[in-house]
Amino acid sequence: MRNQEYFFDGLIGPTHNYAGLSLGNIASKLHSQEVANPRSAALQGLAKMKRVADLTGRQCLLPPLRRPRLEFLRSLGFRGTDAEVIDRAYRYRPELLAICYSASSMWTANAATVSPSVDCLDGRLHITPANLQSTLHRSIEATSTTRNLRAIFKTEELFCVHQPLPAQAWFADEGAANHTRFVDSGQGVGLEFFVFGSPLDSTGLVPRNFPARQTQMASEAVARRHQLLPDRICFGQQNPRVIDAGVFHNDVIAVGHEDVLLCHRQAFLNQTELLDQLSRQFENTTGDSLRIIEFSEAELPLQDAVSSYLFNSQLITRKDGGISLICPVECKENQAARECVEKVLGGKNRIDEVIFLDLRQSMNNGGGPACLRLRVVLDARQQDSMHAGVLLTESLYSKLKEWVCCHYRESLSQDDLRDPNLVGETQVAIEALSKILDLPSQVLLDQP
Ligand code: SUG
Repeated sequence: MRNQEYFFDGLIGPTHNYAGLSLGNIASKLHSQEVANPRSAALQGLAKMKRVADLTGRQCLLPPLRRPRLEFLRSLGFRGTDAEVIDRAYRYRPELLAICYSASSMWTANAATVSPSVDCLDGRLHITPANLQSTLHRSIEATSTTRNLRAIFKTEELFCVHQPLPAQAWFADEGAANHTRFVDSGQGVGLEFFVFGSPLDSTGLVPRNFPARQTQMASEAVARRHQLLPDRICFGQQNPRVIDAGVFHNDVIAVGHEDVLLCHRQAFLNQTELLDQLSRQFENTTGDSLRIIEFSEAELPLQDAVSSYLFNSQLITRKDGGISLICPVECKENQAARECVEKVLGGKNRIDEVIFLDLRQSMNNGGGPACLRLRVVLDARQQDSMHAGVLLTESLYSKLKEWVCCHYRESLSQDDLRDPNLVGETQVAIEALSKILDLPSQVLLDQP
């Protein structure tokens, strides 16, 4: 069996809410303080997983992280029983309460950067969990994510799950949202493309209004750790202008799959030179040509690219060999984005189908189809040895739907976070999930 790409979606957790925590993420700001519907969020996410499972047979999931993290509030000086800690945080610093309740681990494109074993010198699959140190609510994901990944990819002879990079500004790392692997359809050796927003050169161009969440230093360290060959890696810088327009991760403005790169013409700094270099390296690595589909400002204004999330669509190779483009339904509603989709379908490439999905609950926090999945290319032995309980089968899908309907609320406002009952509710849900996924409850509950 050859190498195959698996999709690990984040199962959306029971405390999904809109707290407006992400500076530079326009949807998060726009929907801040709205009432969320965790149940429909999770069902929307599961429906996407089911669709991809039916088309590929390679859909898996990562469990939600335990929330609330009351130990985070305690470490900041809030004392008393759980109910007292929650009440005090709610009254004095509600933003800290929202942070410890955030369900942001759903966006698994930020969970880690993954290099398949065929690319790595020691022949193991390398995973670097992202430190996510640019935002406080996401920085508390890294340790638990590392633990979950180690529980799923256990065999050390086949997998190397590193520690996250040092949680320090130099090494700000947001995982696969800024990393794309190009490969021929035979899934041989790949070319890994790392994109950063903050360059090493202190005189280099940087965004003015919003933070650049990925540093060059971090991207280089990940490539070194993963033991990638220098001629099979390419580094590029995000255009600082697009970060200021709301492109907080590169996957909001570009998506790559196999030999295709779909991107906006403003996505990168010195785009023409960079894409020439990428094409040359791709040809040297695979012997094939890279197909670049670029949309100009006239075809798709930056603002529409950000609001429709066209470039956050997911590209998947189906069992029959064709490629489907999975777009958020917002791309159907936006005329410019819809016309771009039609051009992609009419172009000379293997993309022959578009699927529009309603992922609004996640989209309203800035998370589209591509944000919700982490790609992991596995060889035959790795497929057999990873934890089988996370592979989405027909039966797992039904169990998870039932689990969501039993444990999730249909509405969650910022005020609801002060309800102490929510702590017990989410704990019971996670305990039940550990049985469904056959993963130890200490891992899912993050206990010693
Ligand atoms: O990090 N939103 C996430 C969205 C992540 C999208 N991922 C990718 N592009 N790969 C973020 O900004 C909002 C949470 C809130 O406001 O409640 C949030 O964290």
